[in-house]
Amino acid sequence: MKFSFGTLLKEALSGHRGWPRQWREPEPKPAYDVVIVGAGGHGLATAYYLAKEHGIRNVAVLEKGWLGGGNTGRNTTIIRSNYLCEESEALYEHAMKLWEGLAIELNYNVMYSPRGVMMLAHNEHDVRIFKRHVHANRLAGIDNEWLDPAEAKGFCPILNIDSRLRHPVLGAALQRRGGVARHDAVAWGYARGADALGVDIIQGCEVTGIRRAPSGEVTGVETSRGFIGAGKIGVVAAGHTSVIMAMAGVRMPLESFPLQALVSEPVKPVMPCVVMSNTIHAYMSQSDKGELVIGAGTDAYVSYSQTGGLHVTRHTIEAIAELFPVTRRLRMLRSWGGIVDVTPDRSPIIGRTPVPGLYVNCGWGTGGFKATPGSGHVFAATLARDEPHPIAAPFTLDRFVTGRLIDEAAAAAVSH
Ligand code: FAD
Ligand code: PYC
Repeated sequence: MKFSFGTLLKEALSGHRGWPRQWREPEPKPAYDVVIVGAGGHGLATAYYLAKEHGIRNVAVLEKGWLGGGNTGRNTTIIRSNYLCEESEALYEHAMKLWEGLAIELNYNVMYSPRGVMMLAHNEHDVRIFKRHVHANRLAGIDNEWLDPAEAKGFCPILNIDSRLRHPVLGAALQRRGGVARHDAVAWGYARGADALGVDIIQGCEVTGIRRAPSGEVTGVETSRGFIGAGKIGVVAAGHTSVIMAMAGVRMPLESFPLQALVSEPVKPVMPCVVMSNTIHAYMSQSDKGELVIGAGTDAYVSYSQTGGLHVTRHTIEAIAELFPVTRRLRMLRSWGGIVDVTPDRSPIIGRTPVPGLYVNCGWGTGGFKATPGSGHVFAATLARDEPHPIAAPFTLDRFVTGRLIDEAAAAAVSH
């Protein structure tokens, strides 16, 4: 301990009468009650529900790039709740119910279109798995039905059900309430709603560190624009969660992979629904602009590059051309990639962490867009009450210690 004239003066001014002790600045009051890291749909929805449902409005959402420029603006917008386990059924169905009223809730047209999601079975294994999902969903009161190949073609007339195909269609599971929405509108709608309730959304602000008090709890974040004090921090930064959590000394059970998609030139309406082939890693829908929106699988190796291997999209296009022969002469307009973070059981992680005041929402892998409203809703409740929302309770980080995993490898839809 060093005593200087300054130290003694500070002690005197602070009213301390005894032997001088080390001067300690009191912790400043945090600038924000809650700081959310990541302005994707999940982060923005969290901020919106914190303000709207819990009256916590002193909130900042920090985004290293631009609002919705991560996976929220890069995904193929498939929405469905046909997951296998009860925990996931509850979570994704919660989101589905919120989707149904979201445009009215936000007074913003998110273009939610429940046009039906059909998942193709190409082999006996697929048939058994999908039938199991159909039964599990119906027991939980969630719509899902089994179609034979002719019924599948009836639902999507451009589907090729020729039995001589490399990957013949043996049947399909159809969730009629499933569909698509406009991804960037979801980000903008939540951003506008949160902003109107007093939330600050700060773009071009990269979080580079997490500051903790000597007693361990978080005090704020270091950013490319300086330190920002926070009472609580919610990390919602898909693909980059491990990097940010490491700043607080927390190691996450996550791997990050590039996932790709592409769109064709626009054409007149030909595709009335969403069709997915999990086995071939190809799926397709048609946007309101007329482009065919096509999704591929993940790369086989981990990477933070927002692009992916050409061989992955080539494989997907071959499969699409076979399943939907009308696409064979179409030109592709553009392709892109996003970074998804994947857990060992393909289910998300939502909740507290070992660091007091630090919360995390991640691990949605290739399928988090559909969860956006539900994820934000339950995460906001968890942050506000400091205990898991009942629907989020099974998805805590400690399941990787207890072994209570929620295995959704088959329902996750895209290869990992
Ligand atoms: P993001 O939208 O990625 O938001 C996280 C934000 O955090 C980003 O904007 C990022 O810039 C920011 N960030 C990262 N690090 C920092 C930092 N250090 N400081 C500040 N900000 C930071 N899901 C479906 O349900 N259906 C689909 O059809 C579907 N298709 C997909 C297709 C593709 C090609 C991809 C890539 C994903 C797809 N997904 C799909 C998955 C879905 O997009 C994601 O799970 C979901 O969008 C995640 O939302 P988010 O808000 O958590 O993440
Ligand atoms: O989860 O439905 C999904 C999905 C489709 C494409 C990528 N993810």
